[in-house]
Amino acid sequence: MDRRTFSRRMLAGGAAAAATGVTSLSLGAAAATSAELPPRTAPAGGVVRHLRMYAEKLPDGQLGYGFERGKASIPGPLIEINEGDTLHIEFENLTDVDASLHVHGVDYDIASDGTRLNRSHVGPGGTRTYTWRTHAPGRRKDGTWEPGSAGYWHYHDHVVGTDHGTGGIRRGLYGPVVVRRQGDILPDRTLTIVFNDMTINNRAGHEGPDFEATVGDRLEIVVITHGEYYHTFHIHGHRWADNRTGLLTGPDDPSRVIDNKICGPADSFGFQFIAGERAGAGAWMYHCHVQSHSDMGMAGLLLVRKPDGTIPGHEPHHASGGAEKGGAKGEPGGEEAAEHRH
Ligand SMILES: [Cu+2]
Repeated sequence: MDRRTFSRRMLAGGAAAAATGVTSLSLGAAAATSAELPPRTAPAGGVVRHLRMYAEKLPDGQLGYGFERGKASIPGPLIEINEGDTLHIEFENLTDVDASLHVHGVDYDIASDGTRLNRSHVGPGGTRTYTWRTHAPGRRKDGTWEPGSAGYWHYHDHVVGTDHGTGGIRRGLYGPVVVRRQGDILPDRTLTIVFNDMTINNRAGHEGPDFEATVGDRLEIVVITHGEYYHTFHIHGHRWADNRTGLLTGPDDPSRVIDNKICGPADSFGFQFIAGERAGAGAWMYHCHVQSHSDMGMAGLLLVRKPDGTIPGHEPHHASGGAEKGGAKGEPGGEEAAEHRH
């Protein structure tokens, strides 16, 4: 955030908080709703960053990625890159089987493929540096247009169980990657929802995950699919543009506006929206809209609160039980795991 944006935000936020008297209830920087403030935008890329990444066994036998030892989650942590950035990821395999880190969408050479085929996997206790690069769009020498790296992508294991990582993905080794273009609007928070076989984020059916927001929050949802089935992602009360960001760029943007999108194995997409816009507060359901899948529990809630913290019509202890007690049974990857605050 540059200085001008910073002071505009602070001034606007402070004034709104004073006017409505909600200072004590403000969550983070969201004293005024984000929809009322000039959005923050992604900076130019070109930065070289170093990350540590671990794969490890979780207490219940599932597997997860994490940025720190002992902090693995399902899904793995959000990796956010600006077009032009280079990322060197020192990956340590703390599991007792071969594992890897394989990414979709960004630029990498064969040594960073993360497959057994070219020996770019990592044995138990071993370490390997994977390098991901990204680029802005531009014209090729032949005059054609080359797309940039910006988009909603994902990473996963490609080695555990079979040479395609079928066992690793099934047990939780996957996570989101967001590549932004200079000037892209930044959300307040990013939520990750992975339809993996008949689970969401490897949780049992009818156990969420649920997410919380306040009316006016600028949210981003990354949807990833893994496993054997196709799914359709639907969220109640909200809609988005079916393009790279989910946002319309102006009155003539031809993108179709949708509230339901099909996704097959290894597909990913994402979008931004304003929580409660034209819909208000409430326990808004999201789910796979393949009917037998939703009946089997592929559903969760976006709990959109009023500024005073209440959710009209919501009975907190409804049957899904996921919201207020994430991780209650020691299961990894509660809402926290799937949520990234900006
Ligand atoms: Cu489904």
